[in-house]
Amino acid sequence: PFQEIRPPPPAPAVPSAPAKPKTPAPSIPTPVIPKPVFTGKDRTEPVKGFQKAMVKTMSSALKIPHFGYCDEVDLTQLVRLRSELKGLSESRGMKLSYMPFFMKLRNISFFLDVQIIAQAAHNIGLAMDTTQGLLVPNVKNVQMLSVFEIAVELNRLQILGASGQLGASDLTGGTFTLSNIGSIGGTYAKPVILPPEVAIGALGKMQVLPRFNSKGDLVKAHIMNVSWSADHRIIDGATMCRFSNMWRSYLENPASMVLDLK
Ligand code: CAO
Repeated sequence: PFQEIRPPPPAPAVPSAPAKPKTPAPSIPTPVIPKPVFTGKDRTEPVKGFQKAMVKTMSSALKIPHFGYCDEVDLTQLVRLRSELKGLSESRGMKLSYMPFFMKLRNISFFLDVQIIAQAAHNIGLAMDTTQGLLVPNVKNVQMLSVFEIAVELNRLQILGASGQLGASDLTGGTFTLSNIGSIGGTYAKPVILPPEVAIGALGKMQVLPRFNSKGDLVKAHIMNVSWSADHRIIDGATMCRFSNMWRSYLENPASMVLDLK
């Protein structure tokens, strides 16, 4: 009942073609690349001027036990407020960036917080990327200035910084420094305290990011990170955290500062 299945017979052998004589591969000329001759020489330059001062202050900063603390600040309302005030400020001939708000609120936060620095004058230093390198001029007596007056001072310092004309009076006497590295880029930093000051804050780049609001809805928020460094011999973590919370809460609800601004 079954048919036997047999494999097909093998195909008849085909006589293989005679092997072709091998043709030599065409010779490709090797390119002659002249060996580069590097004539550059290392240069040794004396460290002087502002750079020398930076070496000195930053070396003495090494002796400070730095305590680092970072947080996120939602600047959405401040962005709105600043865009409302920007035109008004420009009509008075003055550029209004976020820095005057950051500086003023640092000042009122300190006034309301535990007084950790017994200095009467709040001369807020501002790390500035100038033609002469990093300089830290300060705005004197921020406690007596309005946000607009701080903007005026800041513009004056920026013009001097850009033309390499910042003088000793603007560069000395600071009591606290803010470094807006975010105007160039980056989110977090590890700022180094400028002795004899005891704290510094670095501001990261403000970015539009998704966040949940108090109702649980997904919203677009203008987020900036702040990185504080404090001298832990003088300022403990809880004090720094309370100060940062207060500073952040003013920035997140800028209308509230109207009650406390002097
Ligand atoms: N995130 C996003 N945008 C920012 C920003 C931030 N953190 N900071 C500033 N900007 C925006 C400003 O709003 C402004 O935008 P508009 O043109 O729309 O107004 C623009 O960037 C330019 O601002 P600016 O630099 O002219 O002004 P500023 O007051 O914000 O900053 C200064 C002044 C002196 C802090 C800054 O020019 C600078 O030098 N930054 C570098 C600081 C630095 O080097 N730190 C490191 C120290 S440790 O080595």
